Amino acid sequence: MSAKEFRIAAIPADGVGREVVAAGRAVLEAIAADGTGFSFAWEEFPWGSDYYAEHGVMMAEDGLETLKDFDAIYFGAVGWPTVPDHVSLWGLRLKICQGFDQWANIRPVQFLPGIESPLRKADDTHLDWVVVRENSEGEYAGFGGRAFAAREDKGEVAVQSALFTEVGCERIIRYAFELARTRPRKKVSSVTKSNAQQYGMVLWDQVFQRVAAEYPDVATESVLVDAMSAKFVLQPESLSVVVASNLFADILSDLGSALAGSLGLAPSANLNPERRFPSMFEPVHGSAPDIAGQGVCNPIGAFGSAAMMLDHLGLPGEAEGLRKAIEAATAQGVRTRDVGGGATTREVTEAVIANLPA
Ligand code: GGG
Repeated sequence: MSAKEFRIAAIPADGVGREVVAAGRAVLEAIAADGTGFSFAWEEFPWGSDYYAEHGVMMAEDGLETLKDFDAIYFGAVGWPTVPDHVSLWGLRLKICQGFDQWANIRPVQFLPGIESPLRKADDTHLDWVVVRENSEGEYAGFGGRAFAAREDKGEVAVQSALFTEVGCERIIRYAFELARTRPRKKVSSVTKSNAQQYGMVLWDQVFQRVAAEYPDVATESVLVDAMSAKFVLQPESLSVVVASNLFADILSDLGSALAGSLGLAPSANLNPERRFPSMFEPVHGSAPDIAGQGVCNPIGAFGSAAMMLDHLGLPGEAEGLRKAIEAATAQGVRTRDVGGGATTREVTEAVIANLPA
């Protein structure tokens, strides 16, 4: 029987994105080595801020067309001081997420052995959260504009609108409930600011209540985003699946991973659950220009993202093996400096590979 070959598009993009994608590829190649019955066929794309300097665009004009037949996309990080952040983000990451209707951004918060978290007590409460981010609309709909730049009497004005559709709210909320059903703690916390945002976020709350009625086996709560920020810190054991709009979930997942020890630990999947288009797997962190190129960035978020990609490709055993290898490496004290260690990116990569199941 011939081995199954998965076509993976690698887009390292900017800064430490290049280092963590290289590290993730090394780990994935080790997993696919010899007799596993599958292999990866990689194609790497040089898109990002350097590409912008040369071509005036963050990715090739026909980039989506090129990517659409891959089995998955493995992404690094976007953003560099030479390109305005809104240009680089909209020109690459958001172009792919929105172009491929990757409407579910799944961001597990990993509390790993050997990594200090301000939330874990001596008796070691087990924390395990997943932030489910609406990834196609909301505050990232891209609606708005600027005017009056040339008027003498008034300053320039800017309008930025959020868009909440019933379909968009329902599909992400339903995703969160289905996910909660697969977890030991069956609970979904929905986060809005519907006391102040009285149109879109009230619609979200109403859809949440309607969908929740179909899942009587799942506990629920609706919490305002300010109160939820406090809850992350003060009642961490009360949380399991947290579902929120594009902007709020982005902020809360950063808070969550910082509370787990470092943003460098956080994995994510941008899913097109219907599988009409490829899904994209990337660490939550950005390009970290302050440490880029030094070989010291934390590759664990990228490894966790690789595990999510393995799950998506129908390789759950390999995904679990990789997660266990990550846990074994951190438990052995192999840690980069953002989590209190002195290991290099390469040393963490080698430790994870060494701990993969035989
Ligand atoms: N790997 C994630 C990444 O590159 N993030 C860059 C960023 O600025 N993201 C903001 C956002 O997606 O909301």
